[in-house]
Amino acid sequence: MGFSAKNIKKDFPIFHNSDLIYLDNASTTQKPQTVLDSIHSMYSETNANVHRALYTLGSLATERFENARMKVSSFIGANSEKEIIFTSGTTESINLLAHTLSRNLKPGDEILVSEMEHHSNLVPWQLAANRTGATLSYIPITEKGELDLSEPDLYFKPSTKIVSISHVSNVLGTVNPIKKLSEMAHEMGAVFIADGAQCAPHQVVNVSDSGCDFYTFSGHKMLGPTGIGVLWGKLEILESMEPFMGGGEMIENVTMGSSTWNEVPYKFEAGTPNFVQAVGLGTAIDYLNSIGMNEISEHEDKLTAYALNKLNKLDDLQIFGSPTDRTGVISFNVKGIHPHDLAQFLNEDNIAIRVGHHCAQPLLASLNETSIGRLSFYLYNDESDIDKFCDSVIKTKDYF
Ligand code: 7TS
Repeated sequence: MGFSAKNIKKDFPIFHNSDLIYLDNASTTQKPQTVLDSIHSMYSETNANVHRALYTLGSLATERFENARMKVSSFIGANSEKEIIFTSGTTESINLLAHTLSRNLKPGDEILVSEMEHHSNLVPWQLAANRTGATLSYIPITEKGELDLSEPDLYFKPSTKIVSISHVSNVLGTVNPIKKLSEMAHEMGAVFIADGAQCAPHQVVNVSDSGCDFYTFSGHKMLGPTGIGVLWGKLEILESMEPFMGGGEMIENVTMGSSTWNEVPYKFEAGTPNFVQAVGLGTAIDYLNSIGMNEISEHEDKLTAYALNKLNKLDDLQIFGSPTDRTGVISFNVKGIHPHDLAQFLNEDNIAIRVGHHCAQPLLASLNETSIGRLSFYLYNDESDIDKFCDSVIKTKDYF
């Protein structure tokens, strides 16, 4: 049977007996029954701390946790499951990198980001720059909402040591050319990090072919639980890095004076990991694979084209950005209606969208806006969701 968003929706309890139109998937996604079941079964059948218990229950929990790591590894085309570090989410993954990679930075060195970054891929670098005296630079964006790479020499310089750019913008849906960006970074001898929070849930990602040194994403944005995320890194770089947090499990040997480190990835997983959530993420990946990532991205492309066409016909609705390569994230404003008022009116019709600065204040400043509306799609959305959204916008406009 072909792709059917309507059938997919049946797998998600939150949509049962409900007319909820959920269009805020860039914030977080809904969970299929299989993911809820796997969390329940971890706690009710195989709950014991991982990597330490010698009894059967502990081995079963460890096996399920490590099996989830293998699922993540093959989902993103990593060369080895050792390259998969479980974190609490993209934010922690980037903070880990900002701490460990900035250790050798000094005044005169540069960290390069872009004007379209989520605060999670900006503020950790500001902190690192403040700590080390390095300079934080950024690639500006064009009218279309793409990175302005017309004069790359302005940004990619011999002093550039770290480049960290979003694979997909959480506001404009722009897909950034990470392969090209990583080549430009490597030419300068810099490491390249892609923030994949808005890409890995929606498209096939192959980190080994991507040119990146590091790739980050969050489980909750791809049908998985909250509190689990991933940092992928090239094995040889991970092995050369100092740990981020200290604690249990990340050590090899500890004396009162000093410690040596466990092997990768455990060196970066201090304390009891979110192993239940990791297993839930593994189940989410099984679910996505059962539908097919290519089918999901094709569906979202069609939905985005349909939405852009319909929104462009609405009077007084302005869409921000028109990137050539884009995903199902569309930001907009309706003239004469404050986005917060619009969100409240949509809520009356049980339509959930996000409005605000989307944790990307510098990007909004470049658009001369402080608050905008955003639609973001996933596999369970269909054309009828967009139709209902448009009808509700028209109704709201009539009221105002
Ligand atoms: N990077 C990007 C590109 C994001 O969109 C987000 C979250 C993050 C990093 C941080 O992810 P977290 O899971 O650690 O919070 N983006 C959004 C959003 O657009 N609306 O709510 C969260």
